[in-house]
Amino acid sequence: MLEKILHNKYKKTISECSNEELYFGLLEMTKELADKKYRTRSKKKLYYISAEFLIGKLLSNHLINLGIFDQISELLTQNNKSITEIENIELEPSLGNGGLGRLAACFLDSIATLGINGDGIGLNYHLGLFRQILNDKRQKETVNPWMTDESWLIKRDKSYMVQFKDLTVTSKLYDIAVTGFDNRTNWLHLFDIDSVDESIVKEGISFEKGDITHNLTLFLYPDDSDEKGELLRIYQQYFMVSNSAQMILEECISKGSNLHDLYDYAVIQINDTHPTMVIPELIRLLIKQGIEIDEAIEIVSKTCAYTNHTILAEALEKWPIKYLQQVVPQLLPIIEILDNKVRRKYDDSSVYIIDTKNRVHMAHIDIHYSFSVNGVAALHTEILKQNELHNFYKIYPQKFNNKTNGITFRRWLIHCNPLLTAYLSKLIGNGFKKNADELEKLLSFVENRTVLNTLLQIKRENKKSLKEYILKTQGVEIDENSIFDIHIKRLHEYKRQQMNALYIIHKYLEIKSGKKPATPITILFGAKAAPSYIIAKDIIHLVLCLQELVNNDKDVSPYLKVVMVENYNVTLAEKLIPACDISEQISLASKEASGTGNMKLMLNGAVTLGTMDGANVEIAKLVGEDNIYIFGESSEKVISHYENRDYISKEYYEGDKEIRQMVDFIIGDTLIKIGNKKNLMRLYHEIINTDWFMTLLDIKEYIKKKEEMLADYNNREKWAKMMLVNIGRAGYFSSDRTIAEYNKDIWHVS
Ligand code: 7GP
Repeated sequence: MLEKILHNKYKKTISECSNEELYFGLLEMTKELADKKYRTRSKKKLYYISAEFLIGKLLSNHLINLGIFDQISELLTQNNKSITEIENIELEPSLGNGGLGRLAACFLDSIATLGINGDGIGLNYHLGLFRQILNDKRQKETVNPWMTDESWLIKRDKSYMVQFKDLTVTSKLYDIAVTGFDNRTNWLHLFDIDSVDESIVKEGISFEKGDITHNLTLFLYPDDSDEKGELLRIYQQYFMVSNSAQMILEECISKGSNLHDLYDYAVIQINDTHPTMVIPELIRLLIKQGIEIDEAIEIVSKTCAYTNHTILAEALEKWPIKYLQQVVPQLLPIIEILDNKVRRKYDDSSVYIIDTKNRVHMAHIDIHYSFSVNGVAALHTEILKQNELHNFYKIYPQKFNNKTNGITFRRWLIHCNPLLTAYLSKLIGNGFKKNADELEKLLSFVENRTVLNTLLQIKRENKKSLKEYILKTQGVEIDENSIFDIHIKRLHEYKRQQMNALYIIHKYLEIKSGKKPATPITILFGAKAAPSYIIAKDIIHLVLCLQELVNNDKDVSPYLKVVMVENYNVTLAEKLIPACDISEQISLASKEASGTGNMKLMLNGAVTLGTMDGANVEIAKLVGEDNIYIFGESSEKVISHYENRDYISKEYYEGDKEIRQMVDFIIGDTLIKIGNKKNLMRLYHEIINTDWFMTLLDIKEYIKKKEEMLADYNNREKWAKMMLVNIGRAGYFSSDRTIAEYNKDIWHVS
């Protein structure tokens, strides 16, 4: 088939084609094959609405799921071509910020793999999450285009009118095929408008925020630090949900729904609060169809389910009524009715939808007017029930449920770690590819020297590949025989990259004083900071200063290296994860709802260094305390520190000489010479005067645990056993398991 397509397109054979031509040939072939897959129209269908789908590159994923990856890569090899080089041509669609968006992408893969009739709905951002450039020891942001003339997008002949107060737009629908592993094809529906204009972007990523006609779907999550940014976000969200609502009603009617029975035809999963306006919008549309308001509210409540992804206050959206009035006045009367119903029933003002400052709490709409509210890891759901959303839990105990996150093994094992995958297949058969629980079969080899040695060898190979990649792309040389300690995730104070930076200072000083580690250590970071998040950018600056200091110090660099990789994204994650020895999961307990990088890393044989937070708690339970390194204050204690306001970082700083030495180093002569005094000073003051995420609370225990771990690394047999147990126990974190639970407990799509 490929040959035929290439002949029609370019009049060339495989070996005559350039990598670029091969990529576009494969793209066309894959799209055709995906489209041919069966897709039944079961009566009920799931709609997963999300402002983000961080899908990553799609070629290999599609080839794997269509079952032709090996065949194609062999065919290419026979013609002196390499699938890896062809993949380099593909631009990554970075249509998400981090965990929430990547989870949505893993879920689509599993929904199709389990044969569930379910589509994703989102926005067709022309420019993905900004491209990060590290220059002059700072993050700079620039545009990140991903669309090419020929792409994964299929333009559909479908459009809807979406009305805002000041303008009406006509949407255009683009679809991307989502093919399950050896199963059906579903669709990711991305809405757009024709008038968006990429040329309005000026320097970096700045653009005129008020120019909705030209910027509506231009960027993923524009900076919302000013009024115009927030308004644009409301425009985007309403555009997304109005299209969704119209499309869902149309599809249900075409299948025979009379709308009174909408919930027999559709279930809508609301991915965090960004799509919340779908609730009032659906109610509005049902009323237009002649349904009484009370019944409309009931129908919608029986159709929608809500997932919460964070307890961080700043991420819980609260839109000023004034803004909604300016953009979508048609929704306000409905939101007021929804709020009044709540007020009539409950006198607890903390559960009202509109607060005394005239802001609309989006999560409150979701909780009152959905039939299910779920958290994303056991601990997170408990915290929602007992703390953050306790007053809601008292009203609706039956709505709350947990769905521990998962990851697709097709991308995060089969695709990113072919060496390990091939070896696992040889040892335990291919069954784990369909049924992740079969990874447990590996556990019977825990005393087998040959197996343990092979696992170590595979890790070493993957580290070598990463070394070569980093040398080629960043010009930094690292040693594959050193310990790869990897910290990859969005940059946020609660994720505590600053704690790891303090560790680097500790280690640097120790090596300078003559105490050399038995095995050299390479600490790798990958992280983007939100463009307006000042302290996060200061932390990046600190890490980059330490990188320069450490790597250029002849006494230190043979034992310690620091590398912050540029523009961390899905593609880079796929290279870093298989090469990791130590997985850094060191968030302040209670703050990381789940984490999913922790799962990807364990699956690839990394050992976790972490706090009892998010899904780490479940990882610890599965692998047992001998196969994970846990430290730090418990979530209960942390929550009580917040309640009693009794954590004072200065006391830790003043009360401990070692802590003082590390923190003072940030503004000492050595670093000030390398970095910018203003940035370093600001960070220093933040740590000693605020430290909202309690770095100094856990720093000593963190250092101690990490030292223990580094020492254990030298016992290669012990370490290999830990690797094996982590891989063998990772099956639980397959998103196939998560999706099966969503379907069984919430969606009920046959
Ligand atoms: C993330 C959480 O921080 C992470 O712990 C979790 O694993 C992931 O969602 C998937 O559930 N949240 C976000 O990425 C996010 O943007 C704000 O949350 C709404």
